[in-house]
Amino acid sequence: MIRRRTWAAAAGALAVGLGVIGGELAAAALSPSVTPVSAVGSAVIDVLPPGVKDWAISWFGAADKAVLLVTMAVLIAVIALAAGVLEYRRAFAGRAVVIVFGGVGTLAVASRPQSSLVSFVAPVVAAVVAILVLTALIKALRVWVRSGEDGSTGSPSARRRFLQGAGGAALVAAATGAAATGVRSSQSTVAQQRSAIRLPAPTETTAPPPHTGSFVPEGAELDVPGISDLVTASDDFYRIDTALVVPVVDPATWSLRVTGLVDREVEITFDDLLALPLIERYITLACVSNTVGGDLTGNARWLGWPVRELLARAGVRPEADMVLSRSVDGFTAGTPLEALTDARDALIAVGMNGEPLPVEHGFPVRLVVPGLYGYVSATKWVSELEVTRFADDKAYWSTRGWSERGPVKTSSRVDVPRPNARVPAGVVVVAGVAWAQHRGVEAVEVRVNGGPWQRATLARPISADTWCQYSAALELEAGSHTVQSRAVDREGDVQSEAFVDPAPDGAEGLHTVTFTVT
Ligand SMILES: Nc1nc2c(c(=O)[nH]1)N[C@H]1C(S)=C(S)[C@@H](COP(=O)(O)O)O[C@H]1N2
Ligand SMILES: [Mo]
Repeated sequence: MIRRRTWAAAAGALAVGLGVIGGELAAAALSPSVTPVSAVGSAVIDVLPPGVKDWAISWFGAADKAVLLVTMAVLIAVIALAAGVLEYRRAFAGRAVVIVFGGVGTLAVASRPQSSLVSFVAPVVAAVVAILVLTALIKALRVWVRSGEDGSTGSPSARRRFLQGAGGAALVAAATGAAATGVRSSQSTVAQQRSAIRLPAPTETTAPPPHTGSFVPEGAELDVPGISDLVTASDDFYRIDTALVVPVVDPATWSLRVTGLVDREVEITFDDLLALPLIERYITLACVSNTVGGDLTGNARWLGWPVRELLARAGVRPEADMVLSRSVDGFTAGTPLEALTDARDALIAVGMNGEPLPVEHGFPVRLVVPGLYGYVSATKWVSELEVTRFADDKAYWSTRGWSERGPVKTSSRVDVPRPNARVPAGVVVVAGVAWAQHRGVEAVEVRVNGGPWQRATLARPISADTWCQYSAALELEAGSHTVQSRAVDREGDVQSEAFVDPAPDGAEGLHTVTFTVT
């Protein structure tokens, strides 16, 4: 007699196992910071009620993540065994389970702030692999079982077919599983190197003194629920780069070279950098692709050495007007020389919000330049500064139709009320953030239903290089309302009203939010 239920369950386990491994490998290659398994794990952590989290931590301590992963592995195994049995009983039943499973993985990936379009390849790969293997194995099993309907052990050739298929799948699973573990450990090496780094204290900072326990300068943050945090947590910070695989850079071998139109080429190592007097500044980054009202902006506390100091060591030739910064991944940005040499604090940054740069944000070293969009300035995993001329060299995005120069445009966003919100009648608080990096925000105005512009209250700006919170309390009647905001910078320029697409040098227009007063 053939133990068909056992073999069907084994087929399910092999199929789902291979699918999971395939998905993790695809993610390791395409979007290492979001894999289906890690995304499901993180999503579970997110949705767990705080009480359960506290309980898990008190019971398992630092092993809580491991416990979560083991629990997930057991659950996945049970579902996989069931999928095999179901598929054997009824064609497609097991595959349906796999599809639902893939859907859960996809949703989890979508819930991750770091996910990008390529992150979705992994759950699809996982589901496709699992479905193909499941279908093939169950088909072979059926042939074998049919050949043994007389109560025998079936036809030897059909038996061999199935067992060879299953054995092959097990071998592939073992081999790729080992490969996947290898990939994981190469990433965790960077994580270890990163956590071993002790950043020096800044010699100069605009952050509040440590004894205050706060990282927000006094008066800079308004007490309005739902408004953007003045200082963006690194985990929530938008991420934009062309790297399909996050560059893995060993700080021990990293160096930054200054080349091109200089008196002498210079090179500094990571240890050199940490031994220099580092300064700390809040700087708001913005992506040129940010649409009106979009979220591709963030404000962080950066620790670094002024770029101008390094350029001074190399001695910039008078004919130069641009610095082409190059990343280990081949990305380049073309920054006007003056933005790197004038009084503004363009930084060779090693720290973000008090920690070494997160790997996705350029570990171990990146550039941060106040006042310019990221694509012309904020090179992550930076390895070379080539001093050159706009007439002679073009950067990554400038060869793809984006403007050569990218000063950030004066802009603002409405955070509250949220679009389509229903708010109680009476005093309605409209609030958000405004930015005009390096010029500074002078004022923010809001208007309702296209009416007159009214001054909003502005929090104390941290500096001209950071965004600034605003709020306005408006008396509104019941019904549908539309609110808009506009920023005025300290050069007197007013945020423009006419809509302009992000390409080629940044979006323009007023963020418009419609909500209902009840
Ligand atoms: N190496 C590298 N650096 C890069 C990019 C990139 O694609 N590759 N993108 C730039 C762009 S377009 C922006 S807006 C900022 C985003 O920085 P963040 O991901 O830390 O927010 O990084 C810049 N630095
Ligand atoms: Mo960007």
